[in-house]
Amino acid sequence: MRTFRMHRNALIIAFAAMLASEVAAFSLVQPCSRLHCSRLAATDEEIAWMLDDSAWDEDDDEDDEAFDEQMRIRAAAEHESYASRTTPLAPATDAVDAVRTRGVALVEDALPDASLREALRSRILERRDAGAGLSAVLGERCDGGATTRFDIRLPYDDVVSEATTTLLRGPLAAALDALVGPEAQLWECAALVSEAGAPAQTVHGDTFWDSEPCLYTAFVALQDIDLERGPTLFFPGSHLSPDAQDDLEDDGPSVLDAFGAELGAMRAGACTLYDGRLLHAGQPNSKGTRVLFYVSFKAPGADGGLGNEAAHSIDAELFGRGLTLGDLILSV
Ligand SMILES: O=C(O)CCC(=O)C(=O)O
Repeated sequence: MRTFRMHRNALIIAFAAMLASEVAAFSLVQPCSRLHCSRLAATDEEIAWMLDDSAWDEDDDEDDEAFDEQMRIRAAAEHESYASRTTPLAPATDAVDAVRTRGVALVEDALPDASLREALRSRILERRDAGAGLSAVLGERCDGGATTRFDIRLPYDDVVSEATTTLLRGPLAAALDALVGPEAQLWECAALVSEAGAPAQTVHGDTFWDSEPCLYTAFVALQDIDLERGPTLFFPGSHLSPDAQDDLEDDGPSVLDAFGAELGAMRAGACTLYDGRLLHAGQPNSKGTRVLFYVSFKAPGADGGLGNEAAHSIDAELFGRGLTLGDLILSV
């Protein structure tokens, strides 16, 4: 999901294809950016440039740098607009209702086994350190060029499979089953790591907006995630707005004022379960390594054909198995 680099013309083509489709269109839509960490405020001129489509030459690959710069400015302007009004995301009493109505639920004790969490966290960091399984990630670098965000595809080994099946025998299983049903395909199985120095990401949804949900994702905390470790920020209710994603791109961060801005700080073992249409963004990490394990499930009617391979975070062998939520729940 998580990151991707999609040229704006590719986005338009994908969007046209989506409109032509009768099914709920599904795609990973956010442009990747190399966000800088040193300067959070954007000037008025920069924001005007960011919003000016004529600053683009759709056919010129060399515009990638300009695209990155636009995204960097956009993330900084967004962060400036919401940073002073964020509130904590409270644990949900009814996760299904929370995801339906607000787009996100904080579910505690989704992965309660501390030694399993620690084994998985170590496995993820080993893989990251070996440079294996890396997907494109939104806002990976900070000013000094250091990579501060990683999205890591995970082979379905003993530890990953145990963590996945354990997750799907806890409170998450019932919520996902009610939201998306047993036929939902395991779409992603991966990890997100941010390091100290990671800036805020550009606010994004993981799928194009559609009237039906396309994708549900659970971000599972493999350690306590406090505010300094840059939890995910969610804009509750934005998943129900047909226009929020486009308006954010066209009109800038004031569009976010219509929604709350809730930070998914959580204890180790908790997770945030969200609808892929919901606007969200990883926040600046000023403290140190933050590791999230995540799985996502695609709704049976959603069209997965428009996804960006560079950002589709699942090991190829695992994806090839075509596992469904039902398969995973039954395997427990
Ligand atoms: O890092 C986070 O908390 C969110 C990551 C995310 O949404 C992404 O990479 O697409």
